[in-house]
Amino acid sequence: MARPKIALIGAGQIGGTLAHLAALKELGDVVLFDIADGIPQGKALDIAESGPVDGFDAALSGTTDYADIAGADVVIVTAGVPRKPGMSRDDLLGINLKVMKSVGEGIRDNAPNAFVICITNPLDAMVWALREFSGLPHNKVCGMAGVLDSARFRHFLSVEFNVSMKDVTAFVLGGHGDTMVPLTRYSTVAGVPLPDLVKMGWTTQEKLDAIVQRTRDGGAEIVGLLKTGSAYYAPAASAIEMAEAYLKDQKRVLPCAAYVDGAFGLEGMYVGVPTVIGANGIEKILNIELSKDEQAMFDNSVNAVKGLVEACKGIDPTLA
Ligand code: A3D
Repeated sequence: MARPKIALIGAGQIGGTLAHLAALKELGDVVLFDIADGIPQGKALDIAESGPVDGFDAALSGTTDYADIAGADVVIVTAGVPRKPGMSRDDLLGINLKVMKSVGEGIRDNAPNAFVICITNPLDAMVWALREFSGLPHNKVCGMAGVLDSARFRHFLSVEFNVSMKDVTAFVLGGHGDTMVPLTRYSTVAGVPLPDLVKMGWTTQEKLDAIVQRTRDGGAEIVGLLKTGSAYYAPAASAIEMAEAYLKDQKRVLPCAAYVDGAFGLEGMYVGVPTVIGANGIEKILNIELSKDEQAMFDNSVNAVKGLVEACKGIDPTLA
């Protein structure tokens, strides 16, 4: 059987890291696409030359021609611009919406059977727009955010509790932005929910609240440190986990920006929810019950995403 084909649209910081991880994990052959001629070709060749050292079998190539992504099984989209210090994700909307139009059409014309993972910000609005421009089925187009947000939450919790992050699970809902909703009662250390750990004296409510806030601000913290762009190692690792779940039909339960129509009382919109990812893409959405407070936070997040989608429609009337 031929190796799967993974197309990466955008060969910047995240795109290059995605290519490296996909090759190291032998998920398939990798095609890096970018409009900046030379960058995708250079990164592909550089990573391919690490193959003999790391011992992976994967072909890597770079291109500026959409025809080269033909027949891709997975497409991961990072094309666009990242944040600089002082910018919010929403400031990227106008410029990245135009990028989603050309990328969506490129996917529609060349890789209509792919499972598409969008990473470009502002995430929930961009994945919606990408789906509209590409016309692919909703279950085959999703956005990466929840895996990263919950990985950040898990990292902070494992440091606070001084336990292996393998034993920390975390649950984050809502849009990828300042309104995201880390759900403490569904987040655990080896199955013990965080509120119980507060009762057990492992941490205090104040410390837990601070960790929740740090999770919400996780992207801005990295932007503030790097100054020239945004996070890329953890975002790439998170999208690779989703791609692997699809390619290997793992039925992983992962939070991601998925099309929700019915669950959580929502009508046809993209927002971060717990999903099952397998060979059929987004196979299921876990319609969990929320407490009054959680519902209020989720509603706030949903409204923020709706506002961004409306802004997209205002910029590009073909989306209205
Ligand atoms: P960067 O290193 O600038 O790479 C973006 C690449 O996109 C560049 O190489 C550009 O040349 C290329 N590009 C621009 N326009 C086009 C186009 N029309 N077609 C193809 N390629 C194009 O950015 P990055 O890799 O650090 O970040 C990429 C995106 O991911 C940004 O929008 C970030 O805000 C976003 N991001 C999202 C998360 C999430 O958790 C959702 C996390 C981190 C970054």
